[in-house]
Amino acid sequence: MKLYHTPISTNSRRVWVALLEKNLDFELVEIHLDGDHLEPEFVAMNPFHRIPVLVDGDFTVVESLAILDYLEAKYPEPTMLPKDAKDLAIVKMVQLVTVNELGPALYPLSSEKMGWGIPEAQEIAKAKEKVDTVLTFFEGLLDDRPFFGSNTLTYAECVAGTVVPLLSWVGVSVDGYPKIQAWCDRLLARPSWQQTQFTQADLAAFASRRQKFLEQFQAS
Ligand SMILES: N[C@@H](CCC(=O)N[C@@H](CS)C(=O)NCC(=O)O)C(=O)O
Repeated sequence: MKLYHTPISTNSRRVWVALLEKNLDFELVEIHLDGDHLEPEFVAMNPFHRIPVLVDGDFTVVESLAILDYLEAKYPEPTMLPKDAKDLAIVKMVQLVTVNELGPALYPLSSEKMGWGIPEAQEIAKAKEKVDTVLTFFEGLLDDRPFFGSNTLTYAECVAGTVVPLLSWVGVSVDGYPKIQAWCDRLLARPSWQQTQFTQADLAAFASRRQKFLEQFQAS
């Protein structure tokens, strides 16, 4: 299998972590998103020119959540989706709230660090309020088990667990959420999280390449 990805992308990191946690053989292909994603070969794989893309033999999958479901169906061990109806609903809620609520809130919060400009104070305040709502919701979903709806790692961790720890990096603390804090510590200790953690250098290199690409793209 081949995973086309970018190290700093949470969309692709969730798949990378799942491949590692499922102990699958795969090759990483780095896409810089500096124009390489608009090359005909890449667009032929994903007409929306986004990473991640998974190629498994002659089959290509785009959209990170679709890739995760494909991996679970094709490589079911170790399982990463609970069978119990309520537990499955918890995992799915965590996945979708991360993608639909938390992800968009992180965008204005990380904008300055990414060199994309300083958002309006009101936009920042609104994003922080949204993050608080998400964290309160997540804190309520965690019970006495170590993971969301499960005693073993699930896709809730692959998806939310690669985004929530970034909050401290954008100046939002999870101190007021003891279960979330302990859950983050548990994840950050795992080899799959450590192996996929992007560095400050990855971030700087990405931001500068992307900036140059966008300037050229807008000028053309
Ligand atoms: N819904 C998609 C989102 C993927 C996505 O937006 N990827 C970004 C990087 S994090 C990308 O490839 N952007 C390049 C572009 O939009 O041209 C998924 O979950 O896979």
